[in-house]
Amino acid sequence: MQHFISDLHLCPEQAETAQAFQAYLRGPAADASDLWILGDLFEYWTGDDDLSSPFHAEMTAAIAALAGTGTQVHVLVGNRDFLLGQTFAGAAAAELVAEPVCIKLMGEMTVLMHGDALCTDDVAYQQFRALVRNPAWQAQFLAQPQAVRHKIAADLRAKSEMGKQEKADDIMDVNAAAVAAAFDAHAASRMIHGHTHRPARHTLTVSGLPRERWVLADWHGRANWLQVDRSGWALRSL
Ligand code: LP5
Ligand code: MN
Repeated sequence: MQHFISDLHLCPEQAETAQAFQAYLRGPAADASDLWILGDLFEYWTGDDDLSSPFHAEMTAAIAALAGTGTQVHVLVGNRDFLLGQTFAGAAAAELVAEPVCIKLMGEMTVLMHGDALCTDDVAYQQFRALVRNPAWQAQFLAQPQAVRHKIAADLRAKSEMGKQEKADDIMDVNAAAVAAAFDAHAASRMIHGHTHRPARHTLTVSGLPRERWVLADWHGRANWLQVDRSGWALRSL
């Protein structure tokens, strides 16, 4: 069985979500051969020295404990935690993989992504994304003291929350042409992503072929995952 989760937005201020994550790791996730974390595991991550925070270290160790029992953990980054690096991956005993990832899932070619790259109508966000995903920009950012990085991240979070109130709802959803292009680029019949917090199973036709797009739920105090095995695909919660 394979599990897919995203958008936990773990932070010390959301204790219920952190508890839900630990219960999920000790419970349902242990039945999975693979756990795929599709981005925004953390509320924000300003560099792997964020492991110096007891909260972040504890969450990371909880992932490593699951991996220790035999579940393979794969992490894709999101728009909040794109600075997760190899030090984190080592501490979590997880594999850090760059999106898009293509896997064969129950015989179906399936493309995995966080989902933000599909939101091409959000032009301001895509410009911001291009900037902060630039390796030179990241190196410069990571060279700042941790306290400065935390301040910048907190400012950006506030700006983002304010900005979203002014953005139309459909601008913050995926763009149909971007979705179609991603299906075709990878010859995939299935897609799994998060980011939009609009959990659903969408059926559609792209280039004359039937496709399915599964959107994961965010957490907010409760564990939500997609599980896939021979008995089928199902969105579950705890
Ligand atoms: O995250 P969420 O759900 O609120 O909204 C996202 C998009 N916002 C973001 C920004 C993050 O929330 C900010 C936190 C990142 C922490 C990373 C820390 C380490 C790196 C610091 C990097 C500087 O991703 C939001 C989308 C929304 O999803 C829906 O898809 O609309 O997009 C924005 O808010 C982007 C704005 O529209 C444009 C922001 C311009 C700011 C320009 C500052 C340039 C950077 C300078 C940094 C020193
Ligand atoms: Mn996101």
